[in-house]
Amino acid sequence: MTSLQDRPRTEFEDNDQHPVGHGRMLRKEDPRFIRGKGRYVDDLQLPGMLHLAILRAPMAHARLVSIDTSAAQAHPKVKLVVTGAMLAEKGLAWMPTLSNDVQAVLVTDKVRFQGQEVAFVVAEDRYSARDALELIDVEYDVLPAVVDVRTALDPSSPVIRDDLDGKTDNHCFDWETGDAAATEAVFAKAEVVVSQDMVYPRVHPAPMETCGAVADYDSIDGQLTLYCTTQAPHAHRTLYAIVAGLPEHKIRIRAGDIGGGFGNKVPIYPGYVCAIVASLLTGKPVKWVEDRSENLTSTSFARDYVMRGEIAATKDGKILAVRTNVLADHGAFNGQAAPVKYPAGFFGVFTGSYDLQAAYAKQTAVYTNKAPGGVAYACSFRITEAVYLVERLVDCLADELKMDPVALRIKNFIQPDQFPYTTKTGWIYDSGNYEATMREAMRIADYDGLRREQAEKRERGELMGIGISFFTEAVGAGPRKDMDILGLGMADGCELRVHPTGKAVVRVSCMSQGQGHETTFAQIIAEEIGIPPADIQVVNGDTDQTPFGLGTYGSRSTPVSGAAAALVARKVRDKARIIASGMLEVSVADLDWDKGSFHVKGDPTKSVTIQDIAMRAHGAGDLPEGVEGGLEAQICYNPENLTYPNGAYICVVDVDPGTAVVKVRRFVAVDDCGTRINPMIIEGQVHGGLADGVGMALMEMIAFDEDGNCLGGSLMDYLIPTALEVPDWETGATVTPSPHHPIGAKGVGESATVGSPPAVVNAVIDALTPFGVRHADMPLTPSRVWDAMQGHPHPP
Ligand code: MCN
Ligand code: CUN
Repeated sequence: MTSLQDRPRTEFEDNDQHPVGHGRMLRKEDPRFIRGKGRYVDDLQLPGMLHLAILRAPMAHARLVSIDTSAAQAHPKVKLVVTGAMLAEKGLAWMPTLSNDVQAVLVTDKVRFQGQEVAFVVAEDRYSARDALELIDVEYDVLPAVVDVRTALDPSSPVIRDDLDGKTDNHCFDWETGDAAATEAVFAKAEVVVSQDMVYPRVHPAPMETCGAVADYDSIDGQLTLYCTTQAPHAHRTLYAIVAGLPEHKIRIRAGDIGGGFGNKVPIYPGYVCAIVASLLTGKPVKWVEDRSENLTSTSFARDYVMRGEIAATKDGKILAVRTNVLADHGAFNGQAAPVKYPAGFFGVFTGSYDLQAAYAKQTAVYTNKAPGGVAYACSFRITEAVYLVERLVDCLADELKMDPVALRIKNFIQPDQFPYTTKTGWIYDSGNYEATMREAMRIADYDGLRREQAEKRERGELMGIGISFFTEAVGAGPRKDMDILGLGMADGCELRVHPTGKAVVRVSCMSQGQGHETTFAQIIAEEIGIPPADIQVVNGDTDQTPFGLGTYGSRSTPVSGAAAALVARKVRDKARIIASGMLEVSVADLDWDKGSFHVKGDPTKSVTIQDIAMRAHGAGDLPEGVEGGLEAQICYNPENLTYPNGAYICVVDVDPGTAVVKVRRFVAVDDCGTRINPMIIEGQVHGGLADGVGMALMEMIAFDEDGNCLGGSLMDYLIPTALEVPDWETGATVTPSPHHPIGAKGVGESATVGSPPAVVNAVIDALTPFGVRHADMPLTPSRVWDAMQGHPHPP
């Protein structure tokens, strides 16, 4: 084996050699991360800072009878103890969620999920704050808990949300899309109909860094600074402004480095509000940071969809229609973040990558005594659930028709000349070449060879499975005419300033949580104006330093902020062209652009670089008529449509016939995210997402007992994959640029998490063919696989 030092350097490892613009390039942010110098919220130490700890409810459903804080208050290091009743006096006991519901900051009337915030203590140090929690005496009147989403709407179920006016059941919302009658007509006539019940269990993003905040209120100038783990600093600021009645310019949100978000850091949590209240009341900076179990039990979960899917087709495998009925468990408060018009997120793309005649989906969302959330964990606004549904259904159909699952998919793909393609639920897929992407995956995997190997192994009684999944995502929310969160349009600002010496700073409204924006946004600018990425600083995460925009989730940074960055750079280049025409004494039309300089048409020796132009723009010399000094621009980009990345995934598993343990042996992922800004970063995103997918398919689940106790409150109980459980990923790419995005890029940050779970499950079910198994629910733990092999696919 070669040592790390001896190993040949790859072409992208030396950033100085890197061509200006798109391409492989090491991440600019990594030197500080790999030296342990990241700046996370818990690293912050402010003078006089106090520490906040939260008392959480030990049970899932209970009326609050009394609460005695006197012993805690008497603790020598305790500065403040606050209960829900105290917050209620200030009108702060409840806060709005990003889905137009309300959520308790601290319990005033009733506990609605285990781990809910009941009171908080502020003390001189973290340990004293925690100790004092034990001194708070709370009396609860325990109520029966609503745990099973299937019975939550029974009239006998206790009503969880009796805080809402006139609420007499646990119904949260209904939503439907597509044409029910047209779909029924197609189903009624179809030669083949296959239906399947499936559960996408509750999972949790479990970022390495938990959530936390330091609130610092300056009573002299009335300025509140909140350092916090947020993926959407501007959206959070506006919400705090509305809740606290403070003007936005008196609130500064600063998200430093974030140790993974994965959607967990989109919502506003009671802890943030508690920290703010504590700083207002004590006049001191106050820090609150969750521990692992608080993060797993009380913050935004993902999925929790109980789905019935139906697929209609002809005998020879032409898919005609898809239909589904979904029960969605939203927990105790509707705390998910999704565009207002899409309460079930973008589940509407459940028609997948196929050309259908009709489609219809109906969703019923209910409240249960579980933690709130819903849209998290690389969900692409519920496309994860949609892709799982349709890709499992297609495999069930293939099984029914005894057709190869790849051949069935290829037969039904939307064809390249059908784009832009309007789905039966009204989404306009922008571009793609699905068959080419599928065939590239088959080539890398040697699909035919794999099937031969499988046949030989079956002869010998070995259980090898090959699983396919093909997905189309809709990412980059979104056109403001039909997408907003709490009335805030989903556009994004961007500002670019080129300094006199030709160095630049770009300010973006999106927020990196590990996706490498400091690198890729510098590359986007570099590609457009030819300044090397090393000379471009990317500023994000500070509302005082960046323009308004809705932040990073739903893989929207590249589709929206990335487009804004390209366009703002073009604006700067347009101005640079005018200045260059003055410097070279020719008309604007007589200039040609080479990345980084303008030259006179036909005479490359007469040229000026972007750095020369920047100096002239700020210098003492004359500028062309009507041109102001300086070289900068700003923009707000409102996307015309979403972008539609897609991909073909092939998973190979071996199942041990004696233990039912699943081993993922190979995983081939071919992604098409349009123009690729930094292929190395894309591969990193895909690797991470594939690990997520293996985790969800085989190991991860937040389970509850019948009393609503969370059984996934630690990483001993909530299993996430390590390097030992995942194979060496084999990645590939096709490139179909998005026609409406200025550089043709589509989002990719969630693609692999969305696309991989069905590939793994399809592979396991394929391995179990000799047992006649058509479906088994995730996570496919050895006991569930064993049950399926014994003919009991649904665990009791
Ligand atoms: N990229 C690229 N070329 C493209 C598309 C993207 O080079 N055609 C690069 C981008 O420039 C960016 C990265 O890939 O550096 C991801 O881009 P994008 O798809 O726009 O996604 P976002 O940046 O908006 O990231 C959000 C997405 C989401 S919603 C979740 S959840 C998730 C994910 O990113 N959370 C992550 N990946 C994560 N990766 C890390 N390390 N940590 C998280 O919390
Ligand atoms: Cu849904 S998880 Mo990402 O959109 O932050």
